[in-house]
Amino acid sequence: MVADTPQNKHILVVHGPNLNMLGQREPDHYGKRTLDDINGSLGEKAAKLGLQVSTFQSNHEGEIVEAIQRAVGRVQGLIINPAAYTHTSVAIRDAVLLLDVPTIEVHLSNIHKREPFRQQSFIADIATGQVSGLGASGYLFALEALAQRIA
Ligand code: CA2
Repeated sequence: MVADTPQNKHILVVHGPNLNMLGQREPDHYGKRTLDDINGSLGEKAAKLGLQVSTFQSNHEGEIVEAIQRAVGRVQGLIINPAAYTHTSVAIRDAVLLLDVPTIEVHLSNIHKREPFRQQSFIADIATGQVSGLGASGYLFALEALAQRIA
């Protein structure tokens, strides 16, 4: 029998549009860390938790949908910051539904303290949980939460 250890567990992390520009502009909202930096921290944390992590960023809605589709049956958890698509994309919502794994929605800024249009999320009501406003640490908290949930 194969033991169901965390080493068998794979987490996909998806970053939406413009997050490739992190660290270059708008530090008051999104902090000073680059996306490579955040992905590096996720890799280190995953190794400590005994998880595998893959990261993906795209500025294109369809590419994000396809990345989530490719993960079907291959990952046991999803961390997603859909960025602006949070507030607009039924397509990404539907892809997350079909992936059907524990999902944490992450936002660097607190979307609930910002403009009304940012307070609407197409992911929140289908996610396991949401981390919003804790900066880059939010991704690490999300990874810990998934590790506990899928252990
Ligand atoms: O707070 C978040 O993480 C957001 O998902 C970020 C999105 C925004 O549309 C959401 O409402 C909240 C925007 C990401 C833009 O990223 C930038 C990075 C560097 C410079 C400028 C924008």
